[in-house]
Amino acid sequence: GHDTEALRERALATLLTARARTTLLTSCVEGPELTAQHSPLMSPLVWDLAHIGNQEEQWLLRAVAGHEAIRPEIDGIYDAFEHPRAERPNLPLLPPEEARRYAADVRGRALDVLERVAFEGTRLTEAAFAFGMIAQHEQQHDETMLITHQLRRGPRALTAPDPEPAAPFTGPAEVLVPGGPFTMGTSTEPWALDNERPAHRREVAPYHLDTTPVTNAAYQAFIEDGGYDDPRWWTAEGWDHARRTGLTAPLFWQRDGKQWLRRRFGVTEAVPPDEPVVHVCWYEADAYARWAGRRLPTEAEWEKAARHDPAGDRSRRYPWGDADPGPEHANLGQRHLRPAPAGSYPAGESPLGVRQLIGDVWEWTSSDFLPYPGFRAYPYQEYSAVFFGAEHKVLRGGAFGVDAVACRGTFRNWDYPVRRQIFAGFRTARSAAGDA
Ligand code: AVJ
Ligand code: FE
Repeated sequence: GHDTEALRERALATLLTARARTTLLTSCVEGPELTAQHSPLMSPLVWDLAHIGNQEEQWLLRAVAGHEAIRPEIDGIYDAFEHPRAERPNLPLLPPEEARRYAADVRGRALDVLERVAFEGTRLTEAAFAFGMIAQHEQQHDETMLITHQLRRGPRALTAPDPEPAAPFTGPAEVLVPGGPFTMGTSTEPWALDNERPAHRREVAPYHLDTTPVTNAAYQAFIEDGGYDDPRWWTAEGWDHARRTGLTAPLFWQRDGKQWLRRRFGVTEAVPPDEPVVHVCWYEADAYARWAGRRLPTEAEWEKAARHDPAGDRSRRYPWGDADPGPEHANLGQRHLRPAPAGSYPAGESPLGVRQLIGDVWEWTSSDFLPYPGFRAYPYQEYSAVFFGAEHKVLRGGAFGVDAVACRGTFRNWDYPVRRQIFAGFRTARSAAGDA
């Protein structure tokens, strides 16, 4: 029927978009650069490439379509739990040409399955979800590979146009989000991952939230004010970490006399004052907020600002409504290789006037990564469940390097509070007057 064809087309389109991006990220550098480890924090690019194919083989071909394993002997090599990133260059990885052929072989079979699968009844949800999950997984590794490209030394390999210049933002610095319950998470978004489910009511006290992400200029004021040398702004753990690792500025920044330069995808440039700050860890974001007399928003506060429609007491898919993200709404999908200036994307603002909640930079929240009430691991414990706990902080909203298929008002990312290579920035909040 009509639904089946629409699902098939959407799955096909998202798989093709993901593979085009994977191909770009793994063909813009020479072979030796694919097998090299550019940072102990990351895998060689050729590991990500074959891992994408291997997960697709396991989740789609074997689990959903019941196929025999094509190359069972390589499963272990591409198991992220068996081998931490630092170890991956020493594994007997498929060489670039073989990795490409393997991923293409798997994809060919997946597209055959897609042509034949009947998206009906229970199978509709399950099979359609499997394709959505595979496309999201590939896109997440594409973002990981983009991070590897940013860490890589050497001349520029990737190019993209800058965001369109936007009218300077003249709105207020913060908005008041009234207190009261809202619906957090989702039970209906077809491609939402297990950790975004189920929808549930959350009570949120009134708070003020920054209308835009914190800019480089604002962050520089924290630096110039001695923020990195003042333990008052840091948690004990953050202070200890900053001392031990010698933090003085965001990753990729270097001082040049009075000004700051940064390295971005192989090019050194002046730090643009009006762009959201990026490549700061949770401890830095948290310290900045305290210095500014504010705090990081909780995850629930972030989601209420992004989804709650005060007019209808309904949670929407995105700040602008229920429509899928377009280029007018948000800076997503590696269309640009940088965030857009703070205050860009008026068409993407929330009903209360909050901008850039989706796209540009991931936003650190104060919250630990925990399951929602009623959480059920699906399809694997290893997707989210094994990461729940206080050692991971939640990030929201996606970044310029995130594809729309892996970005929603409900989407939850998580990482260690020390991580700086990810495309993460933040915005700040404060509790409304009279509220503890
Ligand atoms: C959700 C980004 C934390 O990269 O570790 C990729 C996504 N899971 N393969 C990660 C993921 C399995 C995950 N993050
Ligand atoms: Fe993975």
